[in-house]
Amino acid sequence: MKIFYDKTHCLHNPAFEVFDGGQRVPYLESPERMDRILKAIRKMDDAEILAPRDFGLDPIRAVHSEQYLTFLASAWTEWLAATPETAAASDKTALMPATFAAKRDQMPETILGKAGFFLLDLSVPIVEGTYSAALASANCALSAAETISSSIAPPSSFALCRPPGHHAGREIAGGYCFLNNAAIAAQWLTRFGQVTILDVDYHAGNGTQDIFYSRSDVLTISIHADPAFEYPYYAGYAQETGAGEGLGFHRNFPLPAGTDDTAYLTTINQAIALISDYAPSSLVISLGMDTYGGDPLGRFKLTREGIGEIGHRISALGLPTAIIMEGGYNTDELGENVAAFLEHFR
Ligand code: SP5
Ligand code: ZN
Repeated sequence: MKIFYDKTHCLHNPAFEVFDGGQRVPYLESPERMDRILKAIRKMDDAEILAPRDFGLDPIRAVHSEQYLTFLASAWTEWLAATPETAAASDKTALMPATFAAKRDQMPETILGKAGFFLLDLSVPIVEGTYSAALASANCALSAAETISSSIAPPSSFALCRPPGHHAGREIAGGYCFLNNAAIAAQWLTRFGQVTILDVDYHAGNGTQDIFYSRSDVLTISIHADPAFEYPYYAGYAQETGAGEGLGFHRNFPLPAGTDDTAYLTTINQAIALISDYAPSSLVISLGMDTYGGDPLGRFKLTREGIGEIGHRISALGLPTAIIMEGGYNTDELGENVAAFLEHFR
């Protein structure tokens, strides 16, 4: 299997995020996550680790707005110019606003105003290397998409994306995500026909939902913790099934805290039936490992065997599949969990 990885992700290494209750904690979405996954993957006999190709900005512009990309590109420089003391302490600080836009009609002028306009929460601190890392991550996803699209294509590929992407909407960052890697890959793949994105991260794929909500050429399905009690709270409900042309082409499967292998696998079967009916030309998987029982952010109880079985059932669809890395924060178990999922794909 071809695996796309770019060490540029290390440049996105904020010192902190802010948890509920105002707790400033070490950034959970750490560069070490990639080291652990690489280590486990290198043990797989068919792993071929490659650098991504640079696709330029056009495939990213097809998903994100111009004003949002301009913000991401210049945010750090503008923050430095506005707060010269930041430069001296740049390893300890980040651009993180304390005000957020409940209504998004007018983009403010100042960098803090813009940050509150384009950032959803306190888990997307912007540092000097954030934009470079996000671009490299998107290029990994695009390279994985390109790999499965040629006529002599191998059936599947894996993008070791960091930062992750599925919480990033058309013009908003949130939940550790800046560019929606899976959406960018899926959008690129629509040139060959209909695409499905299946999101098995623990958290609802609210950004992906946002991006394709009114479209019928990309079926989006997300299985996740019920947003009634879990982040991202404001999307991911069962009654949200798309709008306009896209009505019926988005599906959410919210599940309760404590969900185990058996309950999850019943839901996976429902998702697989929807994908079979839609008959897409390719599949993009948003792969999160925060469904695992020992995850510090998750409240599901999946085992490594359960994660392997999910991979097995999805692979049995026999579709060209680009697997895009999203969340998963039990760093010690992360690599082996990813390997358990991937070993069913060829
Ligand atoms: C890609 C991805 O998995 N993003 C998840 C972002 C979740 N951020 C939520 C932060 C809420 C912190 N609550 C901490 C509870 C620890 N027990
Ligand atoms: Zn997650």
